[in-house]
Amino acid sequence: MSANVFTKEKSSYIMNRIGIMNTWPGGKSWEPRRMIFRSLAILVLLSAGSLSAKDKLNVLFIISDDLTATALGCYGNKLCQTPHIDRLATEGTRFTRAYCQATFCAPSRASLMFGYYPYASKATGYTSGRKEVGADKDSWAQHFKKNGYHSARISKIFHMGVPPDVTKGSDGADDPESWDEVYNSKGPETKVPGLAQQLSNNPGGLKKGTGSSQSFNVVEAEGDDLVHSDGKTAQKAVDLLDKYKDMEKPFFLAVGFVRPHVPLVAPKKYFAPYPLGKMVLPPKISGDQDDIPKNSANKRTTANYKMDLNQQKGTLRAYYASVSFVDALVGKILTALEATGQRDNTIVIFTSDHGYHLGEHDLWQKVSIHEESAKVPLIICAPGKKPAVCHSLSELIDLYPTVSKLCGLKIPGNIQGKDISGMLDDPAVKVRDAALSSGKGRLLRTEKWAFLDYGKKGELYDMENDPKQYDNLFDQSEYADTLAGLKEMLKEKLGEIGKNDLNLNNL
Ligand SMILES: [Ca+2]
Ligand SMILES: [Ca+2]
Repeated sequence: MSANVFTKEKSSYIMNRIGIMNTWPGGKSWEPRRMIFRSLAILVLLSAGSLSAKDKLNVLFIISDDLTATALGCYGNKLCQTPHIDRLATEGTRFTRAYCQATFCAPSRASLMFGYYPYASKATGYTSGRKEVGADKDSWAQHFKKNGYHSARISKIFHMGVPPDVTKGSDGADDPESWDEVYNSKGPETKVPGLAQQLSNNPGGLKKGTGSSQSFNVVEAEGDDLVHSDGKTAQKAVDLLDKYKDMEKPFFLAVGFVRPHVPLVAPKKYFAPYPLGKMVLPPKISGDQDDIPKNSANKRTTANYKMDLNQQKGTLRAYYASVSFVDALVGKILTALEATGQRDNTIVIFTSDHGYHLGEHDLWQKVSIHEESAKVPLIICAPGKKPAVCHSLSELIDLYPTVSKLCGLKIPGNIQGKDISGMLDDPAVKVRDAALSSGKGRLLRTEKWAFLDYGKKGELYDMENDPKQYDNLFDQSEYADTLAGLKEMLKEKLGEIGKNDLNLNNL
């Protein structure tokens, strides 16, 4: 048996599996003896394990931090330049109604990585979620690791404090059991040379330089991409992809970018396309905040942050620059994936841990459960699937079962997400009647309605007729039946989530 036969058989088998070729080479002229020979060759390869390992699709999971879908070109932004993410969107399935399970970092990440809703696991603090779910549960990455994959993390996948863990190059609330290989990307954050400004809590701009860590601190930095944490993250991903091209095992590579999380620090070239005068803030509707219940919504308002118009536009400009920086790095990684010949056997996922407000309702940042904060960008680009736009409801917690299914791995029985892989074959497929998110309150989002529940108070929006959520219908009597129906639906959903194997059933 020559080496050539092995190589030919192996490559044609793989091409068949990934849908490039549907027939065996020379199909019509096969002789029985040749067929037996080929079958034996395949059996030998299968028993050796090398064929099945190489045949598996790789996973490249890229997650940005605090990135709202509204900032991306492929989600309709006309100002912010994101050509690489936009291109990925045209090559894969772009989800227009994907929701995070919590509108801030740690619980969202714990939920998507361990497959439990924050209500079920109680992983709502600055935790990886491991302590809450227990040692006997497998995270998404760990599930792949246990099933023949090489799993690696670069930078922030589970919770990591930005900027403190970034400036120290420390692990944050990581889950070591999830990975074969980990890298942190230490970066200077606001300590980098450049033009530094504090745009919130700084009336009149009297304070020079940057301020406390969660404010809108901006630095138009000197130097190139590699000065920064995210630049190093992308370079490490490029290096690993080069290394993995010769590896027998398939890989699960998780790449976390920390921008556009504050501080809004990026190389100054990324600020250039965004002069202050070109920035367009969301419409300011008089009295818009009056129907948002007090003590329930985000406290990060324009008024509380004492931002004048130029500071608001400056924040938008710095956020867009940070997003364009991440976009360029996504492009760099995808180019490497292509150049190393792995694009055709790798599932690429791009998303964010939650959304963000950029001045809608004069709200800023996260924690709110309004649309801009609870919705996430989500693109899944899987080999052999046609590009599509999918409007069906989906959740970040669905990634774990979906990617397991796409890679031919068993979906663990304990996890709470749903397999939405059918949406990649037909974007009209629906798996959920509603999506659930949480932050300051909890959000039940159906195709038509957004119900923001704060206990006695709440918000109700008709998302078909009022997609920007200006007119809260919660107290209007003609919507009482609709509201009662949504309350019942939420109760049922929470009841389902309460039935889990964590024995913490007190929602
Ligand atoms: Ca975040
Ligand atoms: Ca309003």
